[in-house]
Amino acid sequence: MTRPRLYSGMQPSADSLQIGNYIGALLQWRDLQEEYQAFFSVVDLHALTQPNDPAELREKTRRTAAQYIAAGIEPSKSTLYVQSHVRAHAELAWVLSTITGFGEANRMTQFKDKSARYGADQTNVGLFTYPVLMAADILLYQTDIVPVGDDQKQHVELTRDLAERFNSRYGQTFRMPMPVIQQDTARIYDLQNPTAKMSKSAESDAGVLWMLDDPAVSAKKIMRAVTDSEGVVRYDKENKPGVSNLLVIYAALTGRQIPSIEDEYAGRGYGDFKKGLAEVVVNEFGPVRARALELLDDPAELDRVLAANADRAAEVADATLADVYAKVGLLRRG
Ligand code: ATP
Ligand code: LTN
Repeated sequence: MTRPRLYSGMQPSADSLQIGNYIGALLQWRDLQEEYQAFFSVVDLHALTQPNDPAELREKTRRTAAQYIAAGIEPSKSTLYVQSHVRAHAELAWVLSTITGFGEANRMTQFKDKSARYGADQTNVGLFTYPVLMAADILLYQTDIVPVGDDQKQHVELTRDLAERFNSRYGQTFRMPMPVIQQDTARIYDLQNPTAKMSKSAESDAGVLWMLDDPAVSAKKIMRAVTDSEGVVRYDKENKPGVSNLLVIYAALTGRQIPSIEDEYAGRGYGDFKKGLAEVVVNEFGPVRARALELLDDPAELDRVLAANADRAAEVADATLADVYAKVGLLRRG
């Protein structure tokens, strides 16, 4: 029996991933790769929608891939590759863009947010068609499930609309993907601003725990995390967002329930609690960081792994693309 397919990806938008990416995405991906035939990409074509230094983009792409592997995505089990290594992505995106309504694309809230934030000068057409490229990523692999954060749900819905439209116009071509939205309990907030999501592209990195940070730096950031004046280690997202966020991180990394952690720290201050959490974080990320740095020490070998995985991805993607080209009436090269 063939296993159902899974597709997900992240942009190489920083030198290091942050622990929100790890808890909210990589930990799930690692577990899901056992049950699904999984494809995980580093979406470098998507990253081009933002200004990048070329050498830095290359480096961030390698580093992102190394961190996927270090976190437990196995390139022999899953297909872990760089999006631009498989040409079919850009090609299918073009075809899909011709069945996407302008108004439909214009309703994407992420585009509205980003274009408002960057201003008209910095808003490129690629940012506008970003969701169409994402639809191509998903549809090329005949994907069954797409694990993503809440902010990407609208893009997966657009993907479904495009799949349905194409299938009804040209006959069954794409499998209908289902979004699997990350649970609220897996959402991590900025340590200095605990009502804002922790993010790779945060303006200040004081509240961001990087996977590749030196352990001493992570510990310091945790000790300085914003809390409150109550002094009780208790989960209360509304009134105690800082402490609640630290509890969520603690629970996610240890697999423990929040009440058991609250009990352990009952009657003790935030200092003790933060020290405990710093230990948990350092223990978890120490080996992950070491493995990522080891992989990055041998870029030629890492590139070979990525190339072999891109070949496997291309086999699936090219078959879908050939079907699409034939269905829409592109003349086959003789
Ligand atoms: P950027 O700032 O470049 O948008 P990001 O760090 O916000 O980056 P994405 O690249 O948008 O992250 O997301 C990659 C994956 O990590 C997604 O599945 C997303 O849901 C997850 N993720 C990102 N930030 C968090 C967070 N703070 N908590 C939980 N999951 C997160
Ligand atoms: N847009 C997503 C990254 C992404 C993706 C995908 C996720 C690009 N293509 C396909 C799932 C499936 C993001 O910014 N997190």
